[in-house]
Amino acid sequence: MSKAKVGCSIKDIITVASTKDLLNQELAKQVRTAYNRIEDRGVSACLFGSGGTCCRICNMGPCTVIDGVDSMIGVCGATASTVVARNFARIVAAGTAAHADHAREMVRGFIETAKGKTPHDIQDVEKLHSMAETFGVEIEGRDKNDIALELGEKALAEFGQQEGTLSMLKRAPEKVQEMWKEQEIEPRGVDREVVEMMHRTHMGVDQDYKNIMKQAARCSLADGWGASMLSTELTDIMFGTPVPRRALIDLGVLKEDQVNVTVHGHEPLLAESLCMAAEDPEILELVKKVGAKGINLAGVCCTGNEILMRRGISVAGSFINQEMVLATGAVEAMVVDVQCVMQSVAQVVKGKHTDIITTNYRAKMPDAVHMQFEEDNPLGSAKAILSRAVKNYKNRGEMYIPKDQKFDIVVGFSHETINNMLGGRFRGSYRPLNDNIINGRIKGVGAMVGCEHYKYSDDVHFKIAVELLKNNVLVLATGCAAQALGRAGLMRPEAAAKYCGEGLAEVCETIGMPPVLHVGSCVDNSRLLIALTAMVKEGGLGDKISDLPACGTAPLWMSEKAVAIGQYFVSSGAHVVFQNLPVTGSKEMTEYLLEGMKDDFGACWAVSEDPVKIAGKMIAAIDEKRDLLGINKKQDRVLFDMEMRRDLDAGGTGQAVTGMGCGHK
Ligand code: NFS
Repeated sequence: MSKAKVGCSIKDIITVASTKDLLNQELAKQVRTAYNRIEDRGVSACLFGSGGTCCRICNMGPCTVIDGVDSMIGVCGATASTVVARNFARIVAAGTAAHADHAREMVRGFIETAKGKTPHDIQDVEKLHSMAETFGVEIEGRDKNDIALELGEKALAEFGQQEGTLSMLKRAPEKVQEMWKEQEIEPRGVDREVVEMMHRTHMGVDQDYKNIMKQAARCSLADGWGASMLSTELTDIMFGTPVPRRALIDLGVLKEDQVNVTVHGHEPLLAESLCMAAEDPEILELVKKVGAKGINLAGVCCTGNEILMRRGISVAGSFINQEMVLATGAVEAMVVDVQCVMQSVAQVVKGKHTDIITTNYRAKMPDAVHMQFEEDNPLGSAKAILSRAVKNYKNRGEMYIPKDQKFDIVVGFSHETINNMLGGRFRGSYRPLNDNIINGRIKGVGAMVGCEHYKYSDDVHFKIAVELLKNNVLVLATGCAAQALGRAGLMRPEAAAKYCGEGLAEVCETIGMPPVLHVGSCVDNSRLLIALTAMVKEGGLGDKISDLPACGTAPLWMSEKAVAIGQYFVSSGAHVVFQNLPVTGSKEMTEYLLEGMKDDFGACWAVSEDPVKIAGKMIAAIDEKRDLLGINKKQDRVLFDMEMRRDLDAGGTGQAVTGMGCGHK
């Protein structure tokens, strides 16, 4: 695998055609990007930092600790395992905090919506009722806004809850809930777990790496099953649960003759309001006035995923493309909120007509324009932002859009979509998926999630996915990983015939689904937890998440959020492979993460830098589960005759998947 070395050439790591094309243009050569900074780096990464053994928790240090060397422990006596565990746990706490603060904003927006104070509405009433049940909110004879208000207030209270457990935990399979109880890691309140994690990793508090990791597990569960899942569900209720739609991805979605506004960050409240404002007659009038043919909203990063999933709005780029999007010179404004926004974006647009507009009081940056997104006037804020962007259009200078670079994708695979698509419109069910796993057409499920960065070549996701598909592993993807796979052409139904093993290709072709399913943003990794739970509940594949032939990876993880995600998957029983983890400085911590956690949670982490090996580890983990379930036997393929087909068809559309043309006995 190409890995960026100190002073390496960017040619080693760029495979995305639009990036290559753009960087070859004079216009882009004037701009300094992350690729230049990677090339120019004069020093190699600090080994203590990479291995997790640099302790900066108190002012007696910084202490650089070497495992097993008595003279190289912390001044306070902290050993390598304590230092590494504390650093790792703080990463989990930071990631959880990011998801939790995002979720809190969504709950607050949900409450405002229930009060009728936003332009949004309660759209998915079925999901509202299901969430109301989870939170013990009465639904009989009540207006949807009434229910939503009580639900929102109860949900908000769980952020600051001090005792008890989070309501959303009840959504997990029973055996998983029992395991959490046994391990004493049920989160009590979302914020409490982050605060306790920070306290326990303060100097001189928790100095037992396993005990620290126990709290890291509890904290991460507050993220996955608490904050993230809550955010996803309430967002769906407000903006609609995603259904399959076609869309486009890559720099070519920018338009020469339109006002291009890119939305970057994570909060769908802002993005949804911008979508509504873009259709406002006042804005459209302004667009006409400046001589543009329209207003073109395009997404970047996970905000991109949110509006892509729910509205089919094109994505201009993922995390690694954010500077490229601006280097085109074709963007009037990049509207950002929180998370994954590189500070360099404000530098890339220096001397250009483009505005970087920050919108959240938590996230400002020098050289950007700040226009606060007012929660009590979302449409007004969005219109003000768009007016500014539209006025920039006439100042547009030199530009270059790699026009041929836009790829078709099919997106919108929420848990409900998967349920209905596989089980049939009238009786959604995971039965056909479970059956196809049991009969061996599908070997298992591989989740590809998380970020991208500039240390490795940018085709890592593609290489892993291709291996998985070849081995009949259905791929579910979220975050920037999903965007990378979409850009690589794997989110089109036609990709099934090209990349999948026979069994998976057959299933995909019958349903007409792509072999890689876009499940949503990073917060929507909670949809994967829901899907795994549905597979357990459907029966036939064990009674815990750790029994399922499923495995996840975040091969190009960059953000702390990705580590929190990995930790909540492992703590829920799902095996996870990362390209590296900052724990190598402690033998005990490394062994605990890569093996020991299995005893506690039924799953553990794994690491590999090579994409083919990552896929290999995932497949091995899936095969191990298949062996344990006793379903790894080679089965004879049997052709279905017409009568058998008729019998199956009589059972409803759902059976079409398991009963296609031929089957296994
Ligand atoms: Ni996830 Fe989304 Fe992308 Fe990574 Fe950042 S945008 S929340 S953290 S980089 S996938």
